[in-house]
Amino acid sequence: MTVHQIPNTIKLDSFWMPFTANRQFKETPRLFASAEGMYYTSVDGRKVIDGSAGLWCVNAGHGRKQIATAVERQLMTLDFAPSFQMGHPIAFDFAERLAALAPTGLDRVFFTNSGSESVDTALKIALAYHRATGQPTRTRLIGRERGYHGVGFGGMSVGGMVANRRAFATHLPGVDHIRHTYDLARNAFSKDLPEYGAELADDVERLVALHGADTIAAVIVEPVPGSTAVLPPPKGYLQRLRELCTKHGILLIFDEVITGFGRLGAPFAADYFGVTPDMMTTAKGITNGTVPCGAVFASRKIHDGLMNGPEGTIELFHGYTYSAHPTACAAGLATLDIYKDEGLLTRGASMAEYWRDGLHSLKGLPNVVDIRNCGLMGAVEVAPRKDGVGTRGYDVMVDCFNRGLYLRMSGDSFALSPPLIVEKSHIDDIVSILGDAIKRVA
Ligand code: PXG
Ligand code: PLP
Repeated sequence: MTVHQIPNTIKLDSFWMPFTANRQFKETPRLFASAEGMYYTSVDGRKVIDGSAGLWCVNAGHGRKQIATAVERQLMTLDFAPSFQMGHPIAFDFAERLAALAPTGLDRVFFTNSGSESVDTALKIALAYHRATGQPTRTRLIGRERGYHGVGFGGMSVGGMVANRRAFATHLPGVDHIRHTYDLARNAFSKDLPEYGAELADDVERLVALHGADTIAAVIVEPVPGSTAVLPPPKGYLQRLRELCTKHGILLIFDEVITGFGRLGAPFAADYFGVTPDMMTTAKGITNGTVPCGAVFASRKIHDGLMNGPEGTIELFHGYTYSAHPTACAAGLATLDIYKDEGLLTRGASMAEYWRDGLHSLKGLPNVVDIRNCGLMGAVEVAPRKDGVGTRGYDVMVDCFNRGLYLRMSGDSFALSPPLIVEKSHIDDIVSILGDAIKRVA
């Protein structure tokens, strides 16, 4: 096995790493030094193909000069400007460009700095909207089991990844969850959307019966859950969820932090599935992962519902110091230019079949219990070892890294989401390195 040459000048103690087994990592660190196009270069000089677009965010590939130039220019022109009671033109330009790209009707844009902030913002907008429009009893927030909505108290509470919740014991009150759609017994090795499970959306009815629709503000789901290792929705599921939310006056929020900006081969999952939510939360690909940025897209109904009160009233008591940060807006505009010029927001559609067939070619390898795909998202799941969940997954992940593939693991699943510039030869490499690792580690 390759031994990594970590320069011994790097001290690893002070950086408390996020979502990382810190002690394990610091024993055998994995460090990237640079990146270009589809590849990272590790500190010991090996090329490592980026199977996960960083953390699902580098949709146009690494090292895009156009973005760097725009950011540099912006920093030298207007490095920071407040967006509280003041403004700067590029923020309005960026919002207009995003609105033009959004699914019909979702053309009011609130800026944040991350997916977690987008989620908490959308949940707060939902609460404020109902209060402002005469339904103040609608305070309950509904998430879904296995969902990931970031790490703020709101997002953690509506989230449904057990480990992320249990460690902190206390959550927002008045939150409930509908059932997840993960069902290997019926749906293992489904290609694209699974056949079975649309009826799971009816779980909204269970919560309506339990709590009363007039207590429920919003339902938030990822159209395709990502962090829980890519769970494409059963056919018809999202349509049904939309119908039920509409029927009960509940706002539907799609958390598109991963699925937004071309991941499925359409600009947003809302476009891909033909289902329009009331709000969409985004981040990550909005700036190609270069400068932290997020945005909540809200319908006119929600936005206009809040534009009331006497002249001079602040309509929403919410915002971040860095909402619409000039460098984020500059990075975002340059990113949207690249997406447009290179057709990246729809390119995934032309690669999706090759991607699907590549991943599903791993069926039959030792311990592989499921393979899932949707657009340019995909996952391969192996059975856990007897000694516990995640150890086989970890060993496969490390083996991949040592042989030139970076991917994300979630328990014993490997989640893949390559930059949208991916070519067939890259897909071949990703599939073959992962397949070899599974064989070796099994
Ligand atoms: N919602 C969704 C659907 C996400 O996927 C967030 C909110 C939070 O975004 P921020 O920017 O606050 O991290 C996310 C983030 C992984 C992985 O590999 C997934 C995320 C982040 C880091 C790693 O599963 N998703
Ligand atoms: N904490 C303190 C003491 C602050 O003054 C502020 C912002 O002014 C915040 C937190 C919030 O920071 P941000 O706006 O970057 O989210």
